[in-house]
Amino acid sequence: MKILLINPWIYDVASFDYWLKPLGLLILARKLHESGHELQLIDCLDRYDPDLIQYIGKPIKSKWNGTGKFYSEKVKKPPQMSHIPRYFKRYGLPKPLFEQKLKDLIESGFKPECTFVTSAMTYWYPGPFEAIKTVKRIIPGTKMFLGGNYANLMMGHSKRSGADFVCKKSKMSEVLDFLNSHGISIKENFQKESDLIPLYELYNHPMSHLVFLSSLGCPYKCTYCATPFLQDFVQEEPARLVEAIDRYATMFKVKNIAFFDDAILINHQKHFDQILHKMIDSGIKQRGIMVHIPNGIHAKLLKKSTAELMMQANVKTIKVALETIDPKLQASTGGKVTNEDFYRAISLLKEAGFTKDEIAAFIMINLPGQGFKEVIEAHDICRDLNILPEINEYTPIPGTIDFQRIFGDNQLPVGFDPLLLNNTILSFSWDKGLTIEEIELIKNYNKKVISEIKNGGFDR
Ligand code: B12
Ligand code: SF4
Repeated sequence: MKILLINPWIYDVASFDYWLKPLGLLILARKLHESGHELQLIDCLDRYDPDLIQYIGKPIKSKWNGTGKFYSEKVKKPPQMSHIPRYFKRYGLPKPLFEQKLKDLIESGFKPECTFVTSAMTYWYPGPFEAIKTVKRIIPGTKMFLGGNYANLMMGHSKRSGADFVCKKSKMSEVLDFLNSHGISIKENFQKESDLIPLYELYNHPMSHLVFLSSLGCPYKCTYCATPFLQDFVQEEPARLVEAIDRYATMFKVKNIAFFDDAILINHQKHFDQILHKMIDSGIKQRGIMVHIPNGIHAKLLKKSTAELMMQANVKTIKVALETIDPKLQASTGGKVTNEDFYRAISLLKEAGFTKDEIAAFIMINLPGQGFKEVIEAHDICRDLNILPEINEYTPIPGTIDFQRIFGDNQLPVGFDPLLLNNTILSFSWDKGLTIEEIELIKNYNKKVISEIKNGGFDR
């Protein structure tokens, strides 16, 4: 069967390509490929798409670490956001180019019987909606499937997408069962959960970075997080993963590899340490390849040996998940970290040779029950430790305990559009957390501390 896969645009007030790749869709693509289906991919967020480069008429720039700006266009703000003093933009391929790609596919003889659209953040739903509408217009008759995080977390709302079928399952075995029951045959009896290697062959040009998951899910259960119920905890086999990293890094000439795991350090002796050993043996550093771990690591689980291996494997980005320094809030949200765990992890990383340019601490702001002063103090701790504080604004995620605490239900109140859950603009619509002014003060303080550390800090 011919299946078209689409990673849609991001509609947001701000967005940046922090090593994004549609991993779920690409992992699923491998199963479809192995089941004999013929696939094509349109990735609206592929900054290195040769047609895009030709369209904008200048070479694509990336930072030293492979991240970079998306092409973007201002679009009309939806009425639900009229009270928000920010521009609304569509990030990714220009609309006419997307339409042209669909027409080119048909002309080349690839008329998809089914089209799969993925979705990431709940509040990015206009991207999949627009993609579905456009495909239906240009390729009438193709069966539209919607899946991914938004569809899984907002099952009710995603019925409005225009898709013919919405996949509400996120675990691979259940997704495959869903596809089978909708007439898309899936080869039986092949490893269902733990094959996490994306089908990168769907791209056909050099890129700045590649992303991998060495594991899915997380055994912790934080009250603000959806990961534990979205995925069971599984780990990829280290040798298979490193073989794939090696092969794809060569194929796409990339100098940056990112791991998007939620819980990369679980069972580290048999898992991440082995991956690092194998990457070191494959000469990753000598080949000039840098490794980034942009999802926060568990401070509690970091060992001296892993920190040293990360150094040898040319890891250049490590985020340590601190979130809050209030011991009560740390405990009541799931107990994944204590201040002692955090201090210990930072000193292990520094002893292994990591510098202030490589280590950052994730600090949440606006967690339910979190105060203004506490966030400022967390910044002061980072300044004392000489590591960069990176703020993550809280977003309530449907299905989590904190979402229910906030809204008293697992549904959004009538009139509260999912667009307003966007962490960057939430405080314009949710008045029970920090005020807009407090958040502004924190952001300014964050910039000040970062600038002090970057300009005056010293490594100790
Ligand atoms: C990697 C990741 C990121 C990356 C990149 C995200 C991206 N767009 O690719 C980075 C680090 C940038 C990121 C950032 C953030 N993230 Co994040 N992230 C993840 C994470 C850990 C993994 C996503 C993933 O690859 N999953 C694995 C794949 C296999 O799952 P999947 O995509 O759902 O695919 C499966 C199925 O859905 C299906 N499928 C997929 N597509 C399709 C399509 C069809 C048609 C079908 C049939 C099936 C199908 O196939 C797969 C089978 O297993 C998830 C947690 C999670 N476990 O999902 C959080 C998660 C998505 N992130 C979350 C959050 C909160 C954030 C942040 C807001 C954090 C913060 N406070 O700052 C930021 C902000 C992002 C932004 N505004 O830019 C939340 C969701 C938020 C929301 N409201 O939607 C999640 C769920 C984690 C959580 N904390 O609960 N994130
Ligand atoms: S440790 Fe991280 S990934 Fe695991 S449940 Fe907590 S926030 Fe989510």
